[in-house]
Amino acid sequence: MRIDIITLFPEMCESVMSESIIGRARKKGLIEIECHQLRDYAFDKHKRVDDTTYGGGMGMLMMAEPIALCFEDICSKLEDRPHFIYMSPKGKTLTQQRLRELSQMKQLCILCGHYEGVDQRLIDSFIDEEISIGDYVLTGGELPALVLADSVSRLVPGVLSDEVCFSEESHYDGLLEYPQYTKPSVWRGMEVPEVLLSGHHANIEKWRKEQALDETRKKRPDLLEKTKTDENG
Ligand code: 58G
Repeated sequence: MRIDIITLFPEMCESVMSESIIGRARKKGLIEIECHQLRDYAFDKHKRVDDTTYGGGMGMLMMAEPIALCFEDICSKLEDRPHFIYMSPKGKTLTQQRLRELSQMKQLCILCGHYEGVDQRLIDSFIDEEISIGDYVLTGGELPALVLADSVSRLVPGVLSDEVCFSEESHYDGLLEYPQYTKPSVWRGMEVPEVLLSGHHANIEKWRKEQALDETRKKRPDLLEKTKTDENG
């Protein structure tokens, strides 16, 4: 998978995407991530990429042309046009299901907005999909873009270890994770549930499924409703 990020802060995006699991996956060539400085596509001498809004009101908007030029430059170096995503509180909320679909795509391009957003004509003519990471507003689209790039990258085959990968496809899909424990078996007087030390795999499996259901019932009953609907088609 290849991800291009259009941003006013390429160093910020580059540094986040160079650490840990994503950094390793890039070094291995499993994913390609490139961050582009939008300001390089400004055409006036002050390198401006924003201007005032028509109709009045406070605040500035990102102009359409620098974004169009940047996207077209990215496209000119690729065989196929990437799926062009704008991170926006107006978008559809990102879900693990949508991430699974996006992870099948060869190329994504993510636009990070600033100020009060982007000229609507750029959105109408270039953007394939607006995505939100939740119902709140941030000063820039970089953090949402990084959330998307991270969460979609970990679904690319080989990025996660086989062990972690397995939990992705476990039959507890759609439920919250069961409680987990590591060493020591007694910590500050608190013991690990006995069944986990028993070595009885069938009992452990049964306990985990029950715990996952309990946890979901208690903390996110809305997820159980969704799972039911999904199972019923
Ligand atoms: C209102 C305010 C509309 C994504 C700001 C558009 C981006 C939250 C999310 C904007 C974002 C999210 C300018 C700054 C988009 C632009 C950007 N905030 N919930 N802020 O995914």
